[in-house]
Amino acid sequence: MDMKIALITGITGQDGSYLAELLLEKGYEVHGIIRRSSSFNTHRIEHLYMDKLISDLHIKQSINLHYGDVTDSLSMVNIIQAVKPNEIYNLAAQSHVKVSFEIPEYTANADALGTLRILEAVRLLGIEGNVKIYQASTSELFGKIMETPQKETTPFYPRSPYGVAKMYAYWITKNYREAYNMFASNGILFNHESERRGETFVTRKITMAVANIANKKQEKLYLGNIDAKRDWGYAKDYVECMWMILQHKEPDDFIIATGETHSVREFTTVAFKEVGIEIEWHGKGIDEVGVEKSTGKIMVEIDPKYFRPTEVDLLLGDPTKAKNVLGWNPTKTSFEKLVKLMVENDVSLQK
Ligand code: NDP
Ligand code: GDR
Repeated sequence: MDMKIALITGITGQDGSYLAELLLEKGYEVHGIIRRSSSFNTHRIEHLYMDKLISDLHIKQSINLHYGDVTDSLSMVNIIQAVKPNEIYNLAAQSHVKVSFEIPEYTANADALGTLRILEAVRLLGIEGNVKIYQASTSELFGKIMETPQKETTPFYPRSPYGVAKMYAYWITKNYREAYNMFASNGILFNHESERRGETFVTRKITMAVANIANKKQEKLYLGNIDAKRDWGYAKDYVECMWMILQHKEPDDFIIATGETHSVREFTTVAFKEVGIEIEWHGKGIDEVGVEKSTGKIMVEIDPKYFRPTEVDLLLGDPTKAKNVLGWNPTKTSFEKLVKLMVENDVSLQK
């Protein structure tokens, strides 16, 4: 059988890097789109194009990188035409919810219209019969609580420019599937984290601060809404599901989640415990503090600058469909294990 060809947008991001590894292990020819940047933006994938490291990973070939941008239609058409992929994973996005309030137009351009550009490039090139497309949809579509746990049938109510842009992307993917008979599927992924998580997302911010505090390099951690609850899974488990969604016999939409939810406060407590610091919480609202039990020292304070104009209070996904239809295991990596591996990684980076 011919080698399958995959094209990943957003390959330099957390998910893109794990997905590239997974597809290389499966014997795919992997292509990725990177953006021109004045500083290095390829640190997560360097090991996938350096010959020495590739042999350590036991993969036969390196990734192929192309400069492009999902806000640039011509680059999308040119790359897709040159690569002729069998599978496209559209992971490129301005993915920070809080930042989307500050750059809403750009977020819409990249996250909503970027998806349209890819679907339309495939259609214009007349290759829709040969390509399967994965769209990185998100639990942020649910935003305001309409139902818990959230299922594929739960109504959407996004609460940020990011969520609204991703809602367009979700529907345009579904529309191209129905209108042009394209194999285009949405993975509605709930939060997933890892050692490679961007440093401004709350989990990584916490685990890095905990490592710094344990090494006496930081005094305190400042957080926003610690009451927010998220269904946190492990990114490595989730990229496997992206692949499974495209191997399914027909295009469809799937919730990918663990079925467990935890607050930011809980994540923080567990993370500190990993380095032997027991935290107690005192006070209420913006006056709440996390105090080290043995010394009474304040370790965590609330800084309202991290609050969002509209917040998503509670996310809890129901992964039953992915479990039954795709055979995906939602509880491979537990919450405690996830926190542990992130803290251990940040502590070891300090060394
Ligand atoms: P990251 O923020 O880590 O990575 C985003 C990637 O998109 C980076 O490679 C970035 O490139 C690239 N990118 C951003 N804008 C553009 C653009 N205009 N053109 C081309 N590439 C661009 O995100 P994650 O890996 O965490 O998430 C992957 C996808 O899944 C995103 O679409 C995200 O919205 C979505 N998602 C993520 C979830 C999560 O919990 N992680 C949950 C649900 C959905 P660069 O490195 O140059 O900035
Ligand atoms: P989220 O992730 O918005 O869910 O989007 P993030 O980690 O940024 O926030 C999670 C929750 O934590 C609260 N919070 C803080 N958040 C950040 N970043 N920094 C803080 O200091 C802080 N304090 C409290 C937030 O208010 C929020 O409630 C992620 C992204 O990966 C999206 O791209 C993806 O679609 C969704 O997950 C699913």
